[in-house]
Amino acid sequence: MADFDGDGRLDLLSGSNCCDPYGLHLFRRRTDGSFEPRRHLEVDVPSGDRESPTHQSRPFVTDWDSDGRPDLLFTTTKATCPYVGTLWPDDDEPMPMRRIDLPGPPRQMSGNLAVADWDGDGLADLLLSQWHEREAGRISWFRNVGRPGQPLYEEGRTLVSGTERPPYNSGFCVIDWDGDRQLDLLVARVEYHQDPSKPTGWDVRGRLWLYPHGVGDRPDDAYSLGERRAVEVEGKPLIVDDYAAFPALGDLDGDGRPDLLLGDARGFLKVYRNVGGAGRLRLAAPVRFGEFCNDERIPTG
Ligand SMILES: [Ca+2]
Ligand SMILES: [Ca+2]
Ligand SMILES: [Ca+2]
Ligand SMILES: [Ca+2]
Repeated sequence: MADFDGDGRLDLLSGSNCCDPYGLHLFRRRTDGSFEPRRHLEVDVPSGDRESPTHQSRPFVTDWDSDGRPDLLFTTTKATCPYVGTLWPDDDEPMPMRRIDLPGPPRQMSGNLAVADWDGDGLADLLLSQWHEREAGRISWFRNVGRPGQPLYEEGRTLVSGTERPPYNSGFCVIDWDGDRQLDLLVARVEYHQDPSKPTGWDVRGRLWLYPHGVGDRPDDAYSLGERRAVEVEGKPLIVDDYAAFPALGDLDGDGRPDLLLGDARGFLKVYRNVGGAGRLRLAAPVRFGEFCNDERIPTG
């Protein structure tokens, strides 16, 4: 969720499913809080970077160049770097994107990306989920050591390890979940359990874990994480059938408290309203994004 057009209202921008790697889906927020029907947008990455369309897009909106206007960060599930675009064309032309070169060996993305000031030094850092050799879904922190509007990144440092086998980290987002003024990680995982009663022989479930930011004054505490704990809904661990993808937070119902959005494998979003007190998230049973929008589904190709 982000104020895509700078009108002061939080819009919803979604990545694509297979096989539309350079497409995005925008739901603009109306003045009454509901969402306009889905609009398809495209980006234009440098021609040498174009890949066959067998993967998915992963966007993130942030003011990259610190000029007060929202910019687009973008990657795909096949790319080895993020891209940035700072100027949306007025018409329906694709948005031109340029590479963000990162130090260290190139690694393929396996999840999504986020921009957040992880160490609280005033410069927005980059967090990525990548392949590391055979390990999928490693979440790393790339510290920004540049200047405002001119980010420069150090090599990534591991926050959450990936896995060679299931369960896999499927997506993450950054938020101060527990209200202690340190950013925390919310990580979606997909678990596979053998179950002969299922058509595929497997019971697939998504879960959501909170990795709280470590607390302390040592330099290493900037990227230490406390013990993970299950995110709960109405007092029970959040477990979804099938796939839990790409958690995101934003105030959907306009009550000033961030709500949780969670995607699924069929292109639908679930909304878990936050009914907790100030600085304390408490999630209610999910409703479909369709309650806020008449055209809720992201095509699955
Ligand atoms: Ca900007
Ligand atoms: Ca920082
Ligand atoms: Ca926190
Ligand atoms: Ca809310």
